[in-house]
Amino acid sequence: MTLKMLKMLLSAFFMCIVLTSKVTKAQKACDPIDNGPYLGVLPSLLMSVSEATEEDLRMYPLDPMFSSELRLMGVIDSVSPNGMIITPQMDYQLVDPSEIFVFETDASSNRNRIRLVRPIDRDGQTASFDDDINTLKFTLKCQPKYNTSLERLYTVHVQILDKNDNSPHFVETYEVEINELLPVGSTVITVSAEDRDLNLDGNITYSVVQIANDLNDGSRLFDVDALHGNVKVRNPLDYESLPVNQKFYNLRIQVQDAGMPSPMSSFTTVKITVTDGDDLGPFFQYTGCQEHKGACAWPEYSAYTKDVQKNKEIRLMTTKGTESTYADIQAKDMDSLSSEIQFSIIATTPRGFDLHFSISTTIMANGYYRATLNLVSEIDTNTLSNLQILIKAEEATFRRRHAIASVRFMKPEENSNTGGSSVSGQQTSSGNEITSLNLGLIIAVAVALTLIVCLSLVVIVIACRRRSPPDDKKNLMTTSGHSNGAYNEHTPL
Ligand SMILES: [Ca+2]
Ligand SMILES: [Ca+2]
Ligand SMILES: [Ca+2]
Ligand SMILES: [Ca+2]
Repeated sequence: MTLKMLKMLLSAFFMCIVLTSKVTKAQKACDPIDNGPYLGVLPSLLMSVSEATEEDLRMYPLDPMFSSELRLMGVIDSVSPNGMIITPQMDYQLVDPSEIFVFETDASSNRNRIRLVRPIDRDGQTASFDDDINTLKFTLKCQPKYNTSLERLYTVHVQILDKNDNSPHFVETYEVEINELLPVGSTVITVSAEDRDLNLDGNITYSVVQIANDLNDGSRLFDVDALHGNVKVRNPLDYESLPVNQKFYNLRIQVQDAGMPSPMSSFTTVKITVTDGDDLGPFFQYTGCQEHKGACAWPEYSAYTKDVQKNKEIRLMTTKGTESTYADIQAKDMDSLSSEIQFSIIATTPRGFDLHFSISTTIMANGYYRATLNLVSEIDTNTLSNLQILIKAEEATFRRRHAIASVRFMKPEENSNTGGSSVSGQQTSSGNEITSLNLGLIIAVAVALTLIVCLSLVVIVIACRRRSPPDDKKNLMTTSGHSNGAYNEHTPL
């Protein structure tokens, strides 16, 4: 035998030993396929299954997400030489693992697995992590069938994977009252929702959703912080623009998790009641004024000079078109706050006649404030008829918002000459006086003219008669047959 042959025989011998040992080891039941980490005193087997409801397990009992490979050699419950007995120990759980899982060998792949057969809610009953079931841990005893006195112990860690099976939900209902003057950016309220799922399945964000066909939809005016649920003022609020008896906004907020591929969501509607703030001043109000946003745009009053008497309230009028009406100066806070109003004279045109007048303020039953304007120092009629007074209505608040109206004076004929307006209502008698006066004058003038015409006609007739020709006289004599001696004496023949 040569050296070369000897080497070949030795190599074959060692290969045979190695192969034999490997085959023997691989075929040994209860051996781990790969050495798991030692997480304790025992070797560990790490597995994972998804949480499942009863319906899940009924509908999809063999879904791979509800089972996990048990990486042990051998065939479970087989009587073959590789047969083994698997016995989970009830040492870490209150429930028996063998009631939750079945331990079986898949016939087609010949691999061992554990399969979930009882529902598991990983999320617990509350949003707290305390009652979550993230892992099931137990000791697994494995005994080869060929020798049950040999047993291998493993610590099994079955991780329960989360499934997005919970919608986020708001923990309460929300209602808040704010003032319309609350600045943009202010936090109105904070909403909060919970989701019992894990990680992205429980990662929630908030957003505002528009409410179709709702006049009180607040989506344009408010915003919500996506992460923290802080509801903030987005645009300036306006109490006055809300309908009467509906001074509130409905803000619909959605909360949504980040579960894939189908996130889950829910909604809440926050009722935000808006109260009035002092953002508007007083306004003058009278029938027929030109209104702008509920207030008289250019409030203007007038008075006849004849209605102005010392220490007596001046009767004022307002005019619409050609119609004038006696009216009081009245003003009110445009807010619903009913702030107190004070009237004052701020100027006259021409200047310097302020002190000729006094003005006082009284509150009326309807909540308006009324101004009483008096002449306290005489002014001649011509000066008065060119005078204009500016009157201020001012809120008695620290903001001192105000509105201004003017009062001008005119002579009665000025009124009729400049547009033919007339005073109606209470002052109709005065208007009738003017009309009667004019009528009387017209009649008098007409009678006078008639008399003049008549007299003129008489004079003309007389004059014509005196200038009648002689032939006519002869004819008259012949016809009548009378003789006129005097005439004959002077008539040449
Ligand atoms: Ca969820
Ligand atoms: Ca879940
Ligand atoms: Ca207001
Ligand atoms: Ca006000």
